[in-house]
Order: sequence, then structure tokens, then C-alpha cells
Amino acid sequence: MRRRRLLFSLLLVAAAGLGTAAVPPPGAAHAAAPAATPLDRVIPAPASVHSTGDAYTLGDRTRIRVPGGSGEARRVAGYLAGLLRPATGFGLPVTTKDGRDGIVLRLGGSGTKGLGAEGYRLTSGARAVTISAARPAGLFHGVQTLRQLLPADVERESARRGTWRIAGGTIADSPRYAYRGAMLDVSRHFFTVAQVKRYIDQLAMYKINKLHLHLSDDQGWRIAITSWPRLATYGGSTQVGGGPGGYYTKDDYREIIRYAAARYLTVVPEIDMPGHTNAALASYAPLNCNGQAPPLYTGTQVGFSSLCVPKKETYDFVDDVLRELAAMTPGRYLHIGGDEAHSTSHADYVTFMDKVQPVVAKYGKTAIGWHQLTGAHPAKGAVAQYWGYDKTGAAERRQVADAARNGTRLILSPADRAYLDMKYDKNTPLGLAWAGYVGVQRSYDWDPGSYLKDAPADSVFGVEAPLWSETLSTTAHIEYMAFPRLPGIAELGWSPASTHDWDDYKVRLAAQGPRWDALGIGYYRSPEVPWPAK
Ligand code: TNX
Repeated sequence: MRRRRLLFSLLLVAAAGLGTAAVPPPGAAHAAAPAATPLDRVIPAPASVHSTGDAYTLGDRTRIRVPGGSGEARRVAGYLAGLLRPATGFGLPVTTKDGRDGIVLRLGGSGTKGLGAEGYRLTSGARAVTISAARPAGLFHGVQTLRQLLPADVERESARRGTWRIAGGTIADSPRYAYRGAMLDVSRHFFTVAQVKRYIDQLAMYKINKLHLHLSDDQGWRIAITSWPRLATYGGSTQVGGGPGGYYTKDDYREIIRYAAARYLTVVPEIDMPGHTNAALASYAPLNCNGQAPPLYTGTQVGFSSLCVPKKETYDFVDDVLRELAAMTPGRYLHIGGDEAHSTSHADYVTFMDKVQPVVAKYGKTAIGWHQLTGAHPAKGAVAQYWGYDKTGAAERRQVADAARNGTRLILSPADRAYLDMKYDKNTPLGLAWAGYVGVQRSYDWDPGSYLKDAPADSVFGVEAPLWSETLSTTAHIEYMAFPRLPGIAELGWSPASTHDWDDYKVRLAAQGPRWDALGIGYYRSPEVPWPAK
């Protein structure tokens, strides 16, 4: 009690120092625990929310129950306990004993089938908060919702005094799209396994379920391939600006996959071909039409390199690389790039894609390509990733829409909306601007279902936010560009179109600011968003 009062006085002093308005009168210190976060104040917006009844309050006797829990449900419970213990200071033991109190994670059971592979239901009342789902991924996404319903301080690493309440009611939630991705370009600048893991944790908070790794480009080859070792050891030895670069060993890559999978993200590896291949061409002279290896490249031009389409060695290389990559990738997709092949003739491009797509299929995978693939012959089941922008010509858009009508599924990454490497405005110190400035509202305010005229709504497989790294070389850079735009793309991928509303969204987004502060995420405090005063 005394400590609490002392803390309150300290807060008063701190608040006064910051000039914060609306400080409650001293007598209100105990009664005035902040109101619990309303159930609909989360990102992505849940599909349905019914607020009613009493809040649940976490305490030092709260248990996390996984009734009869499978190994995976128990693992999600352990993850949740790991999230909540540091800041609350509570023990939060995980138990498989059934019971009607505490935090309950329930797999299967009545009414969960309709929630699909990733959906969940969260019910909160005075005695318990229950998350039910048909599959463990749903429990995990429900846990992310629960986390956002607690005060931002829950993200802190050391114990805080707080009222850890979750508002009463029910959320029933499942995603609009199956593919909700984020891409990290680890080629232009290399990012370590630890840096990638940190980003994965951030993606998981917003229910992103695909991590697309751009593993090769002109400036660096970032994945060890046993049959062509110089790709990584030489082709990975530098980066934009001439730094030392780096690459993932197979164990590194498997560790990224394991870490992502534990957060219900699938890794989608990309080997960009036939352009964007200088690092490979520099590593092996026989891959070049003239038999001569070019020097490594550390600039930022695009479109100058091409694999040698007529040569047999090219397909030995492609087969070996895709075989090894497929063998260490449990996910269904291999991304084969295919963008900006400006040094490959159109005929060669088509020949190349006709030969390479069956290799992907031979190793049991589904090909994803940048949307230029629709100018060749997309294989049955192939997925095209659209990265056009408002200046993309009608013919190019039509080509993509035609392919979509013929069964090619689309991942939408419009560069003037979803590219996290575009500057927010003219003052942004990092990033590019070839697709214009992409402010926070602009990145959020579009509808994937009707974005590409003449592409059927059901051809849209999902959305993805790419982060190209020509100008980005640190974790702080990644976070400054991704936050606050990434949650908007995540919401477009998850939430029903009926919830889409900028004025509502920007308030929910503002509430994430203190959470990012608590997590040490250095975000851009865009003037478009009504952030609470720091
Ligand atoms: C275009 S998007 C590229 C990348 C660049 C990016 C920079 C795409 C498929 N190709 O090579 O890094 O612009 O914004």
C-alpha cells in the first residue's frame, strides 16, 4: 500500500514533468485503475466482437490451463507464460488439469471447426479467459490478441505494478486471407539470425504467417549450397556499400525456420532468377555466357545481370540449388524471383521460366514468382506476386489480371502501398521513393479484394509487405521503416473488409505506440497517427 502510494506520487511527478493532462486527483489513486482495453482495440481488427460482463484480472494465483493439452498446445501455453511472467512477476504455472478459472487454452471442442486452421474464440469473464481453436495456430493467434488486451507495460522485461485486466466479452476471429506475408531483403544488406528472429517476433504479434526471405541478389548470396559452395563463401562475402556481408549456414537457416514455425510463420525462401544474379555469376565463371566471372557488386543498380539461358550449366545450377533448398524448407513454397530481368531477352525469359518451374514441382514445391512471371507461362498452381504501383501501365496490369482469371493466384504487394522501404515523406532519412512516398494512411487505405481491376476477388491469395534493404543495414532501420506501416498490411491480410476504417484504425494504431516503446521498437512517430504523449 505504502509502496503503491509512493509509486503513484512518482508517477504524478513524472506526469507533471511531461506536462501530461488529466492526472487523477490523489484520492482516486486506488480506484482509478485504467479501464481495460476494449476488446475491439486490437490490430488486426477481429472479425467479430461482443463486449459484455466482467473483466478478468490476472493475479499471482492465475494458472494457464491446457486441458488434456497436446504437446503443441502446451508449447503455446509456455510461450504465453514466457510473455506474461517478466512484467507481471506472476508465476503463471502451466497445467493440463481442467478447471474453470485462469487462462484456458482449449484445442478442439464444440464450435471450433468453423474457426478454420488459424481462427480462435476468446471469451473473457470474471473467472477466466478462454481461448479455443481447432488448431494450435489459432491458439497462438488468440494469444497475440490477449497480449494486446493487456496494458502496454506487459511487454516490459522487468516486473511492474499494474492491473492486468482483460475486458469481458467474446471475440470470434479468423483471417480473410491464407497468405499474410512480410519479406526481408537479406541480400542487399545481410541480417544475422538474431536480427531475423527479432523481426519474426514482431511479425507474429500481428498474425503475419509467412516470412519471405530474399536470399539472393546481385549484391549477395546468403544461403549455403553444398554442391556450389562458392555461392555463399564468395558470393556472400559483401553487400551494398562494400561491407562484409554474410550468409546462413544450413543450420542457421534451419534455426530461422524452427523459430518461425514456433510462431506459426512459414519461411518462403527466394532465389531470384534469371536476373538479380550477379553474386552467383561472380562466384562461378561457367554460369556466364562468355565464361568470365564479373566482379562482385556493391552498388544499387538493378537489371544488369542474367543467368545464361542457353547453357546447360545454368540448369545444373538451378536444379542443385532448388533441390538443396527444397530439402531444407518444410514450407510448400519456393520463390523463384523473375523480376526486372532487363538483361534477359523476352524469349529467353520465357524459355527459362518454362524450364525452371517444373524443377520446383519436381522437388515437391509450389512456385511463387514476381508478377513478371505472368508474361511467361505460369505453371498450374503457381502464385504471382504483384508489385506494381500507380504508374504501372494498363497492359501490364491486364496481363496479371488475365493470369488471375486463368487460375494464377495473386499475392498483392503494390509498391506504392505495401513497400516498407518507400519513404514515408520527403523528410524520411532512409528508404527509396521510386513508387512515391508511402504515408501510413496510404499504406493502409486500400482493399486487396478489389485492388486489381478485372482480377477475380477469389484469385487473391493474400498480401505481403516487402522490405528491401538497399538503404537499410541495422535493426533500428528495419523497425523505423516497418513501424507503423507493417501492422496496416497485416490487418489488410487478416481482418474482414467490413472492419476497414482509417479513422478507427489510426486510434488502434496509436495505442500500439506505448507497446513498441516497452519492447524497445524504434518506430516512426508519423504525424498522421494520434500517438499518446510520451
Ligand atoms: C524493385 S520489387 C525490386 C527490387 C528493389 C526494390 C526497391 C522487385 C521485385 N524488385 O530489386 O530492391 O524495387 O524498392
